[in-house]
Parts: sequence; C-alpha cells; structure tokens
Amino acid sequence: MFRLVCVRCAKAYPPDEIIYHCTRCGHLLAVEYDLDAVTITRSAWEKRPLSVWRYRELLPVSVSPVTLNEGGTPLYHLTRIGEELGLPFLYAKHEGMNPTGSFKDRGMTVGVSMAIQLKKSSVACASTGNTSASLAAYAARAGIPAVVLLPAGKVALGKVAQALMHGAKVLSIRGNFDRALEMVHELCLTHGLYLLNSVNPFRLEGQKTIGFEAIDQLGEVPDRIVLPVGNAGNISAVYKGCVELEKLGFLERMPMMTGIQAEGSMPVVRAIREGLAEVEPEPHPETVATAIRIGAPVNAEKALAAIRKTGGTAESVTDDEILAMQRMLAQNEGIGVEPASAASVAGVKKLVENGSIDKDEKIVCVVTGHLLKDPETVIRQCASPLEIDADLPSLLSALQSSS
Ligand code: AN7
Repeated sequence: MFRLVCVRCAKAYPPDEIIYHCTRCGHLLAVEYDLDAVTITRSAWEKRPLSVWRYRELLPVSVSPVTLNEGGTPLYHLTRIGEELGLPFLYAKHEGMNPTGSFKDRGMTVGVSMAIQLKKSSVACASTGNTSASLAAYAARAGIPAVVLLPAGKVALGKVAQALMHGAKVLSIRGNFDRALEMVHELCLTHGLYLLNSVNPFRLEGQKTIGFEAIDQLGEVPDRIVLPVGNAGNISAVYKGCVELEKLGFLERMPMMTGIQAEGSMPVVRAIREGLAEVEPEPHPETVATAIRIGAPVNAEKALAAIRKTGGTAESVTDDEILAMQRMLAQNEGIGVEPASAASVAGVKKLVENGSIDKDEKIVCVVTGHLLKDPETVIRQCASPLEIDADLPSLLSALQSSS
C-alpha cells in the first residue's frame, strides 16, 4: 500500500487521487510506501530477472503492467577512460539500451500502467524528446492516445521520428521546454488527459530502479552515482530509491548523488555552488545536449536535497567537453550515447581533474540515452565517408591515403 505525500509539507493524499501538486502548499507529491508491510528479501529479488519489475514491491502498480521489457540495462566497466582519468572503478549504466533507447522507459512503464490503473483514457507530456518517444511507445502498447508537446526545432531527429511513428499527436511549440510543460500541464488539468512529465509521482518510481539495478549489478553500493540533470527528476528518483533501500535495511551507506548540467543550462549547479535554498531558473537555456536544455527544473527542490544530504555535488560541462566525451565513450569503450548522456562522464572527468573526486571511489555514471537518438549531432562532428570507385585499386589507395 502507498499514499501520496507532499515533499514539502507532508500533507497526505489517497493513492487514487489524480493530483500533481499539493493543494495546501503547491509543492510536488511523492509516493510513500508502508515499508513495514514490505516483506521482500534481497535474495528473493535476486532470483528474478534484472528489470524494473524485479522491484515490484516498491512500485505502485497493481494492474498487469504495460511493459516492453524495460530495465535490465548493462553496467559497463570503463577500463580505458578509467585508466586515462586514474579511476580504476569507473562504470557506466547504459540506459540507452532500454526499449525506446532511454531511461524514460522505466518511468513510462510505471506511469502508463498507473494511467490504466487510474482509469485514464489519454496521456500527455511536454518533452525535450526522449519522454515523448517513450510515452508514444507505451501509449501505443496500452492502446490509448498520446499528445506530446515539443520545443520547435530543438528536438533531436531520432526522438521526433519515434514519437511520430508510434502514433502520438506531436505538436511543436514556438517556445522552449519550460513553456511547453506549462502548457501541457494546463491542458491536462482542464481537459482530463493524464500528465506524464516528471511532476507525475509515479513516473519517478520507475526511474528509481536505475539505482537498484546498479547496486545489484555492482554487488555493492557505489560511492557515487553521477547523472546528467535536466528537469532533475532522475537524480531525485534514484535518491528516493536509495532512501527506501536504506529504510528496509538493504543499504549500508548512501551513494554521493552527483548531478551534471551543461554550462548554458545550469541552474542546479549554480544553486549548489552558491548555497541557494532554491534554484533560480535560467530564462534562456542553450546547449548542444538538447535533452537537458531545461532552464526551470521542476524537481530541483528534491535534487538539491539529494545532493546535499549525501555529500554529493553538482558540476557543469561545456558543449565541447560533452562532445569530446561522447566521442571518447564511442571510440575508446564502444559505448554509443547521445550528448546529454556523455555529460555525466564528462562531469566526472572535470571533478577528478579539480580534485573533487577521490581516485579509489567506485563511480557509476548513468548514461541516459542512445547514440542513434541524435544522428545529426554525430554527423556534424565526424568526417563524411570517403566515396570511391567500385574497384580494388581505388579501395587500396583510399586505405593508404587515410591511414
Ligand atoms: C538523455 O525527454 O526532460 O533530469 O523531456 O533525455 O530527469 O530531466 C529528458 C531528459 C538526461 C535529464 N538525459 O533527466 C524529456 C527530458 C537524457 C534525457 C535527461 C533527459 P531529468
């Protein structure tokens, strides 16, 4: 059993109320379980396949889930990048290996299942791209219509292609993500669509399983979990999950939650650096990592608490640093991720170089989305394939001149 509880004033709401903000103070709501009633053991969990649904006792869904087999993503040891940075225990959890190519699927399997559980017949979101791709696919799986609002001209090609092909109603807003979120929120409140942005408390329940899986795969709690931060939902979700494991007695210590933002879009980093109680929104966010081009992160309050309570930190990286790390992951480790995802590892590089990370830490970087999400940014960085005549001498001469 669970209830919804305001993250600020702790006012409680019943589990079947369709509500995204506290009616008393306006803050977000979180799912709170009766952990005393949870009787699952770690060894029982470990007998199940690695997936979001391994952890179903800590999820709110009681109907048969709307699923595409999400989670169970690989945890890779970054041996070459680790050696270069002097970090022998550097890992990447590749969330790009989810059904639609991003971690959003973990949230959507739970979020769309909850839409069905709550008897909602249509769903909607605003998105920098991945949320829309994922929602479109899970709505199709559930057989219900989806509406997605995108910031015009600022969404990577692969993500738009997915949202369109999975049959969502796709609308491009002449405005940024923050404005699109305000609009879709209003649409949902006035027209009864179910809102599946990260203001939705259920979506984050699915996303917290990234941390559960990483701990299970590593066989111990990492010292640090590093995530790219946009709306700050994912970092908040992973922290919430760790708090629950700790309360269940499954976690001996908390990982240091570490958030990485792009320099042109870094309100959380500023708040951490300057010790602010709240983030000051960035009115004109800009970065090549369009997934995290978000100036007013709605989950910032929870993210600041997660970072501060665990002794973590937040750091910014430039677009050049992001793209250089995207290439390093691809070429030195064989791991293809989109720019926002590379931000987490680029952030680790920066933190180790400025002495903020201990070299023997066990570090899990969450790389959040697949390389193929944003082919245009890739093609812009790489030389075009050399076109040659279709004969062996031309091939040999081309190989010689390019070696
Ligand atoms: C690849 O799709 O916000 O800090 O609308 O796609 O939880 O927002 C995407 C976010 C990191 C940031 N990496 O996560 C959306 C959207 C990738 C992402 C983030 C996103 P949050």
